Amino acid sequence: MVAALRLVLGDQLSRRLSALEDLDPARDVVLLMEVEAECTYALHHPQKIALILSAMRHFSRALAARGVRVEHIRLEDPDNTQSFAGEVARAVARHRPGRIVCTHPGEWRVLQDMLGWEASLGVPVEIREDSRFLATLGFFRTWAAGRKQLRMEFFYREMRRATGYLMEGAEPAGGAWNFDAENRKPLPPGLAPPPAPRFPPDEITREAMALVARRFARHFGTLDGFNWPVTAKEARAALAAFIAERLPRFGDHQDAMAEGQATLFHSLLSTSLNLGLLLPREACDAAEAAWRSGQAPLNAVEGFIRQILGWREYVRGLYWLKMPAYRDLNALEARRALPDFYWTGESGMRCLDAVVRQTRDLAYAHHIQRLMVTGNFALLAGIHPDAVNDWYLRVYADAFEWVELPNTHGMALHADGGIMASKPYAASGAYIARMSDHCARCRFDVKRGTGEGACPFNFLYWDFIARHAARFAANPRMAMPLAALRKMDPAKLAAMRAEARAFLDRHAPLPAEAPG
Ligand code: FAD
Ligand code: DLZ
Repeated sequence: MVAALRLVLGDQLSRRLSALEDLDPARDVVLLMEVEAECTYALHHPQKIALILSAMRHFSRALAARGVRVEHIRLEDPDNTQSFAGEVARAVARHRPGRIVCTHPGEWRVLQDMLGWEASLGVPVEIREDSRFLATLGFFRTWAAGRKQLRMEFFYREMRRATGYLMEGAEPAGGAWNFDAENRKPLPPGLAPPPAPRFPPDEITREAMALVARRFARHFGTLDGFNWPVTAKEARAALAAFIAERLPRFGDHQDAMAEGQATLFHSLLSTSLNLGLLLPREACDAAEAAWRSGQAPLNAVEGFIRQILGWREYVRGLYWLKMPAYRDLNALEARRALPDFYWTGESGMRCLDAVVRQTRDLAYAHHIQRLMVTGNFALLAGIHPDAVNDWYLRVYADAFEWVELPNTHGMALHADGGIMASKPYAASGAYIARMSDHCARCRFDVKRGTGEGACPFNFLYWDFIARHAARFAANPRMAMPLAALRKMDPAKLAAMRAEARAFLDRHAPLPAEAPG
């Protein structure tokens, strides 16, 4: 009889996983399950599925090479029941384990599934804390308890104090917690970001890609641009290249967008972190060491560490604190359909089409592309949060609900009514013109708010502010746009709102009213 059946899910590929901590190679079995249900609960980008299958296969192989008894259920196995619950039940019948040991999963729906196994299988199920994160869920809950507002900035300061990152005694290094004021520069002409390192698909990845091409052909996205680390060794190489080549300018141009530059100075480490190939502590340690040795300036290093120690930990804490009610919030009562151009990249808006096409080809877009282009458009247009969440969960290789949902629902759509962000991240075309070079060659005119060729971000922005003016009146951070709205020529506002309505009815219709 097997003592413990230990589960490793596709985004838990770490040797230091809590479920593997007290592994007894002589008496335990480690189970990895490739299952159709996980590939299709959202119709994931083919690169995301290929990445996870390949990384799982590499991980199993490395564990087995160390003498661990690994059972890896492959997608093509004819007996595969194609669900976690079905495969765990089959493994229990095969091995009659004394217990099942799991690590807390990344998605609420999977946790609900796991919580039912003890009763349905008659075997004790232990669900351990996911110790790959820098904050436990208990730490977040304690921090959040009794607070009216859950602002990331204050959580981040707690995390700096708790971990000691970028601290000089009790004070933040450089005398400030945050150097974002230095971090909002567009990309100057002539500055060419270094290319991201290459991770050409090996035989295992090529096999996974062929399988995905056969089985998931209808999913949005292409496989050709696959360039993701699939092992811990490759993830560490990606980190080293980022620290040496891109970190020094990461802060300065973190919010920039540029035609033909998909990755700029970003790290491309989110898939490695989310899959467990790289630990957040490894990334933060390497960045801090680069600052201490003078290889990278503080604004860059602080900005990078804040994304991981602050934002990443914060969204996870918020997700588990607020689910499942969180995903049903729709504070701005957004009801419109997702426009077709989120799939075709043929809106005519150069910025939006660039992000959609890049997403199709790379399963990647950087934060400002996600927030201020596709996210901002969906916010202004009033697209239903379910449709937008589904899109983000499908199209990015790093998307798992614990991180995708707060970012989309809370940060981009303000659907949580301000739990996460004190004001909506709403912007007109002027923001995109300032931070990118898209507008110069766009067929829409970013300087025009109405009439032939007016940039849709402009009339949608003012329609959004006017639509929600009463709601935003109590928010001091919305005072400026509301003051500008009051000063606006009523005829101009009416023209912009009419244009917005016509545009939205064409591209993002409201659902037909249910018969009364
Ligand atoms: P970098 O810019 O190099 O940042 C470094 C690391 O910081 C990232 O690898 C990531 O691990 C972390 N990070 C940065 N910003 C955030 C953030 N807001 N929340 C959590 N972690 C962050 N990130 C995901 O990992 N998965 C998602 O599904 C996801 N969905 C998003 C949806 C929307 C609407 C928005 C606005 C953001 C989303 N993000 C998501 C956050 C962020 O856009 C990505 O983490 C980042 O673009 C990944 O690229 P990178 O590794 O080059 O990041
Ligand atoms: C996303 C994903 C996919 C596409 N396939 C698998 C799989 O075949 N087996 C697996 O263990 N995990 C997969 N995953 C990741 C899971 O969906 C993820 O573990 C849960 O969403 C919890 O975060």
